[in-house]
Parts: sequence; C-alpha cells; structure tokens
Amino acid sequence: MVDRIADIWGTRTPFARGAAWPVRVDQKLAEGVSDADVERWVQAACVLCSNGCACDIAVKDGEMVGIRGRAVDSVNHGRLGPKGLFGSWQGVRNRDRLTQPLIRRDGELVPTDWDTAMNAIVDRSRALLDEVGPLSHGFYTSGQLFLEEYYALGVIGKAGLGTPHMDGNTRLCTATSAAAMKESFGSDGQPGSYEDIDDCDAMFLYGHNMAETQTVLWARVLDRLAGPDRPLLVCVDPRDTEVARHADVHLAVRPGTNLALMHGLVRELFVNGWIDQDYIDAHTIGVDELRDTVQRWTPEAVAETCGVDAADVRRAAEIFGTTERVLSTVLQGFYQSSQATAASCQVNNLHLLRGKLGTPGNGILQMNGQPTAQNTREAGADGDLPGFRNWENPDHIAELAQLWGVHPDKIPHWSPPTHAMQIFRYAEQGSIQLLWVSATNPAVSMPEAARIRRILGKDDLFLVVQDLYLTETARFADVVLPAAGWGEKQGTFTNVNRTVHLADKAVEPPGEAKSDLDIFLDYARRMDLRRDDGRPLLDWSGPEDAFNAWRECTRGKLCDYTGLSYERLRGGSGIPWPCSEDNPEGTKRLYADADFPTHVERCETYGHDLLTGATVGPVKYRALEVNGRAILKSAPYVAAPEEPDQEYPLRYTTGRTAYQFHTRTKTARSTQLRRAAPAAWAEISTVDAERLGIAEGDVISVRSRRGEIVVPARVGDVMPGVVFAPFHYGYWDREALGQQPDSPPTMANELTMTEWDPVSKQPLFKNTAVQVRRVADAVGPAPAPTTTASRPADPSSAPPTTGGHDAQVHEEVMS
Ligand SMILES: Nc1nc2c(c(=O)[nH]1)N[C@H]1C(S)=C(S)[C@@H](COP(=O)(O)OP(=O)(O)OC[C@H]3O[C@@H](n4cnc5c(=O)[nH]c(N)nc54)[C@H](O)[C@@H]3O)O[C@H]1N2
Ligand SMILES: Nc1nc2c(c(=O)[nH]1)N[C@H]1C(S)=C(S)[C@@H](COP(=O)(O)OP(=O)(O)OC[C@H]3O[C@@H](n4cnc5c(=O)[nH]c(N)nc54)[C@H](O)[C@@H]3O)O[C@H]1N2
Ligand code: SF4
Ligand SMILES: [Mo]
Repeated sequence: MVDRIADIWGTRTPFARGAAWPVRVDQKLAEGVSDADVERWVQAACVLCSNGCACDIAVKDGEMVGIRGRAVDSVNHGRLGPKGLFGSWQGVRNRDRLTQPLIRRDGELVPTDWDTAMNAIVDRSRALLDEVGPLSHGFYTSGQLFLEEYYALGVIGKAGLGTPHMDGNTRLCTATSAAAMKESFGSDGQPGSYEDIDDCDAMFLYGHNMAETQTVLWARVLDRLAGPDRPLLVCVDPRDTEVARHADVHLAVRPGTNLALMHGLVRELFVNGWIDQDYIDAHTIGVDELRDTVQRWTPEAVAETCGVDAADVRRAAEIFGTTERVLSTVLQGFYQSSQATAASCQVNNLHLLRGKLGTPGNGILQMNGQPTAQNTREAGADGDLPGFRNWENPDHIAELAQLWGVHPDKIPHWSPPTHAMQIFRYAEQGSIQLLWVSATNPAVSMPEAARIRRILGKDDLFLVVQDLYLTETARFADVVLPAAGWGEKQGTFTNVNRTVHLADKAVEPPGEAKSDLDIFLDYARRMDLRRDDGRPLLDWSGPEDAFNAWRECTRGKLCDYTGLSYERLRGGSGIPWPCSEDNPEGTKRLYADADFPTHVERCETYGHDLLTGATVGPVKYRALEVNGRAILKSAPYVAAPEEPDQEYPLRYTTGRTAYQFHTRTKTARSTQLRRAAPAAWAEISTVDAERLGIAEGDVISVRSRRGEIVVPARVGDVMPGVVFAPFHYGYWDREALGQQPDSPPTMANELTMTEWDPVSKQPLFKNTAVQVRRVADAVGPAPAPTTTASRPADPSSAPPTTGGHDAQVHEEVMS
C-alpha cells in the first residue's frame, strides 16, 4: 500500500528505450470495502484530465465504491493518479448533487419539474427565434462531456437553430493546440503517440507541468528517466516544477516571452546546420521567411528578453538538433501565454526542420488539458465544424448539409464560428439573449471575473446552466438543469494521443438528474427541430445511435471513426483514430509519410497571419500551392500586452496544483484531495519576499488593474519577479472553509485580463502585471502542497503533505 497523496506518482517501474512500459495496476476501494464485496467492475476512462487513463469502476449496492486501472490499456498500463484514484468516483456522488431542475421565481432559484424547466427554455427559445433570429442564442459548453453529447449539441446549433455562437471552454484550454496544428499541418489531429516517450532520446516540455497535470504520463517519463538509457529532458517553465527538477536544461523564461526563446532555438538549428534540407525541400513551404524571422534572435538576445542563460539556450538547441529521436509536448505555459499560436507553431517547426515526426520516438504532442477536449473540437461543439471540416469550403458545408438533411444555407458559415470570448461580449452587449452553459463554470474559470459576473447576472440575459452541482455560475442561472455525471451515463471520448475509450454506465444518476445527451435530445424534440424532409433532426434513442451517426460524419476524414464501435471498444485497450474498416487497429502516429492535410480540398483552415490573426482566405491559399506539404509558419516577437511597470512591477501567472481539478467541483468533494490543497494561496520568490518583508504564510494582497485577491503567501521557488496563483479556488465552499462571506476574494481570475491570442483566441491567463503587499501576519504556513512545484523554498517552514490512512492505494506491479 502506498500513500498516493504523499507519493503522487507511485512506485517506480524503470524500463529501457524501446521496451514496453511495465504494467502496474493501481486500485482504490472505499473504506471497509474489500475486493470480494465488489459486485461489478464497469469499464470506463478517467475524466479528470486529458491523459484518459482507462479504468474499471467498482460497484456495490448501486453505488460507485472504488476504481482500478486497466492493465490492458495502451494509455496507462494499469496506473491511475491521485485525481483518478480519489477524485473521480468520490467527486460525483455527494449529498449536495443537483437532483431536480431549478427555476428562478421572484429572484430565487426554486425546485421544479423537468416539464416546467424545459418549457421555460423552449418558450424563451421560440420567442427569441421568432423575434430576433438564431443569433440571439449562444451555447458555451465543455471539454468534459462525451463525444455523443457534443455531436448532438453541434447538430442542434448548426442544423437545428442555425447559430454560429457555439464554443467550448476548450477555448480557454486547447484552442491553441488545435490552431497550431491547423496552421502547420492544415488540420487538427495529434501527430505523436504516448509511445514516443518509450522510444525517445530527448524530451522537451514547453510550458507543461506534466508532473502535476498528467501524473500518469509523468510516471511513464519517470520510469524512462530511472531506466538504462535515460533520455535528456528540457523544461521551459518560469517555476521550479518537478519537471524542471528532473531536467538537464531548465529554461526559466519570463512569462510572456516564449516566442523569443523559440526563435532562438530555431535560429540555432539553422546556424549549426542541424536541419534536414531534403525533408524541408520535399515536405514544407516557408523556410526562407522562417529563417528571416528568427535572424536577430541570437542566444544573447534571447537571454536578455527571456531572462535565461545564453549557454542554456545553446545547450537546449544542441540537444534538439543532435539527438536521434526527440519528443516535444506543449501546454498552457505556451497556450495561455502571449503569442500562443506563433510560439506553439515554432515547436512544430523545430520538428519539421529536422524531419522528426511520425516515426517512433519522434513526436509532437500539442497537448489537450481536459479529458474530452479533443471531441469538443472534432464534433463541432466549439468554433470548428464537425469532422475537421473547413467553414470556408463550400464542399465541406455541402457534406454536412447532406448528412443532416438541411439546406447548406441553414448551416452558419458566412463568418468563422464565434469564439467564447466573443460570445460573452455579445451577451454583454445584449445581442445574445439566451446563453446555455453546459459542464463549465465560467464565473470562476474565465478571465476578469468581475466582468464575467456582471454579464452572467444581466437581467436581459436568459441563462441556462447544466451541471452536477450548484456552482458559482449556476447561482446566476434562470434555469438550472441537473445532469448525470461520469459513471452515471454512457459514452465515448478521445484523449491527447487520439485514443478513443468507451465509458459505460455504472450506476443510476441521483434523483431526476439526466444525461447531457438526454437533455439535448429533449430540447431538440420539444423544439420540434426537423430535417428538410420533415423527419426529426435527431432521431437517436441513446448514445450508441449518436456514436453511429458520428461515425458517418467522420468517414474518410482525418479523424475517421468508421472502424470503431461500442463493441470493439469494450474489453481491450482504447484504440487511436484514424480507424477505418481497412485499418481496424487504428493509427499510432500521423504523418510518417509526410503527407499533410494541407490540400485546398482537405484542409480545415486556409490559415492566418500569426501576428495579427488576419485570415489568409481561399484565393491566396490556393496560390500558395501547399499541396500536402507542411507550412513553416511564424511571426515576429512582440512584448505581452501587459508588461510590468512602476505601479504593477511583478508578473502574475496562474495554473494548477496536482491535487485539485479546475474549480474543484469534484476534487474538493474527495476528502483526500481537499485536505492536500484546501484553500487558495499565491507563490512569490524568496527575493521578492525579502524585499517586501513577507514571510511564509503571511497574508498578502495581490492587485492588478482589474481586481485584488488577499491570500496567504507561499515563499517558494518561482523565479524572481513572478507571482503564481492556482486558479482552482472560487467561492462555493467559503462557508465550509470558515471564510466570512464578505471577506476579500481569493479567486485567481479576479486579476486576469480580457486579452487573447489573435489566431486561437485563447485568453492570456498567464501574463498580467500586479503589485504585492503584505497585509497581515501568518497564522501558519500557506495551505499549499509541499510535494510539488508549490513547495516552500525553506522546507522546514511547512509540514510535509501526506494523505494518511485513507489515502493508501494498492499497487500491483506485473512483470
Ligand atoms: N492536477 C490537475 N491536473 C490537470 C488539471 C487540473 O486542473 N489539475 N487540468 C487539466 C487541464 S484542463 C489542463 S489545460 C492541463 C494544464 O496543464 P499544464 O499546462 O501543465 O498546467 P498549468 O499549471 O496551467 O501551466 C503549466 C505551467 O506553465 C507555466 N507558465 C506560466 N507562464 C508561462 C510562460 O509564459 N511561459 C512558459 N513557458 N511557462 C509558463 C507555469 O509555471 C506552469 O507550471 O492540466 C490538466 N490536468
Ligand atoms: N487563471 C486561470 N484560469 C483558467 C485556467 C488557468 O490556467 N488559469 N485554465 C483554463 C482551462 S485550461 C480550463 S480547461 C478551464 C476549466 O474551467 P471550467 O470548465 O469552468 O472548470 P470545471 O471546474 O472543470 O467546470 C466543469 C463543470 O462541469 C461540471 N460537470 C462535470 N461533469 C459534468 C457532466 O457530465 N455534465 C455536466 N452537465 N456537468 C458536468 C462540474 O461540476 C463543473 O462545474 O479553466 C480555464 N481558466
Ligand atoms: S492522469 Fe489524468 S486521466 Fe489519468 S488518473 Fe490522473 S487525472 Fe485521471
Ligand atoms: Mo484546460
């Protein structure tokens, strides 16, 4: 038994390059439940991050009583991390679940029945469609529903109502991942495979704290690092994360300067001839422009802008330029930072310049964050069209029109689908009057929280919120719909490396809660949405029908699901798309043949100018004659929109801790996880602490141009000049935490700003200018974990984070 709060990654199982990652089955059962008590194990996959670890849910007396990793699965080889072990099943079944719809009457949310709740929505919806038209409707969904649910929502919005105003919280999450792949390769679609970890000689983690955010993937990395041919590791992160601590080179860049660093790395490849000219000539366009763009970024210039050592830039470039097999992963330190798409495209460029992708160990993982973010993008429940279709390509629109039995003009495609930040802007201005929020909590997760609260609370906005719990967002709603959660419904979803898993229903949802799919289908029925031939638009009776319809939508597309079925996904491992009848085992890696989906007829986008976001358009794109080659795209570096100044002299950046997931609706309802990271804090460097007279645990005020938070300080290993805050801590559990209702806010997004990347439209959660001052003495150390990047600089200043007896997990290593 292992305390998996204290030991996040569990027991090491080292392995050599090219060998199979050993199997280790992790299992956690509720107190007092033994193996013999478990009546059924129900197959699923974890929905607490994008790693998509396959698992079986233990069921007893109609309740989820535990979880175990699936040994046969290619993703996790039996392992689970702390969130999966403690948060998944315990996070869903709680006394305070929503069990009945709620409706606002005289200013108060009161319980009601489904008919009343749905009719209230449908009446408002009909009235608005008649009076104003479909542009009055906005949908803001998630990266945490199932594929079938997104597809239903996508069809309703696009073929049923005809509104372009639909996006996911994936806009805050992996919009840049998709954008970078579209710009470089013509389409969304992950090139790499997790198996590239097993095969590589070097690994680059760009703005990715994998140790805390994909703990099982990091266990795979740790097992390679502990094995015979240890790969080299390069970390780009302003904090001394667990990744940084294992790195051969740690480039602690100033937040907001990623692109300057990337220019420097690319330049070193050119200068030292670490490029594959044949590959470049045959399979790419744009090399001359790229060489010009990076020209001035000598290692010394990078050092000055980014605050790193020139020698480290040279060393990192040499590792990239000279190793045989190299893997890159990219996540929020790039995607939510300044010039996100341009910086992420430079990662693609590094690989293209050396021809290092599509073969074992040579991979790019433009990561996802949320468990089902890939499906939001594929199924068109965000600012994309289903099946990676191009909104500017009339043939692609015609395919959808045929599939859905509606006239092409019904499907909005006169302009790009509306991104989330713009949807909220339209709601602010009053043109969107019905906003339907599913499985996301924007009151906590969107930037500039005071503004978001103002929008959600507008009298002329009819707000529908569909969730498991009465979240901060749900409290603003006109109608709250109680959804069934993970384990209570059936569906499929796809992880970072395109692996599709089936999650079966283990238990009944509480009270009257219904699956999101049933809710969407009910709305379509009540709205009487029909095809042009009069048949119902959605005649699916359940998730499997939706999946089969989705399969048809993907036929012949890059994300081809036609070889998959619920039956095939049951029993064994998850399967990576593309998977067709001719290719039933699916596809580990894309682009081994260097044939990229950039053909005019195939591409998902004609691309953008990475500096301004201006679209290239079909005419110019055709003239480029890309024809299956990749595009080496870039943009000049410019400083972040808000740089430190006299008044706000520090750089504020935000992110995650290993023990909490997002706005904590699930993880704070697991005792083990809640205790490990109970309340908000902010991290400052020893240098800044000393200068400002701040000691560990002292209460500090962190203020930006948009707001203030007051939280205990963790004097930690963040780089001087930088303040880091976890974004998990909203205010739904203030009372439980013993905080006064009127005490100052602690929520990270009070301070962040309404600014986004020009191409991906992803908000810049990671660079804001702030001032910090000490407010009160410490009552104890900050409530931050000591096992992770948030550890105190002085270890004796806070007690070690441990889980105690109910955090013990059974691990079984199989040879
Ligand atoms: N425990 C846990 N795991 C999760 C989640 C969770 O909430 N909790 N959420 C999941 C989701 S949805 C996502 S999107 C992923 C996110 O996973 P990550 O991207 O790994 O997580 P973050 O902590 O947001 O950011 C990563 C790192 O970016 C660094 N950073 C900040 N600013 C900059 C910058 O300008 N440049 C660079 N290079 N680095 C910078 C931060 O110091 C931080 O360590 O995690 C997933 N996994
Ligand atoms: N400052 C700052 N802000 C950030 C980030 C950051 O790094 N810094 N990261 C951003 C990123 S990457 C992300 S992904 C977002 C995440 O932000 P959110 O999406 O707002 O966070 P969650 O807490 O995951 O919200 C999901 C909601 O869905 C509910 N839910 C769970 N399962 C189901 C289901 O099956 N059906 C329904 N209907 N509801 C369900 C949960 O109870 C929860 O309320 O935050 C973003 N905001
Ligand atoms: S790594 Fe992610 S998917 Fe796997 S158990 Fe942890 S939270 Fe779940
Ligand atoms: Mo995310």
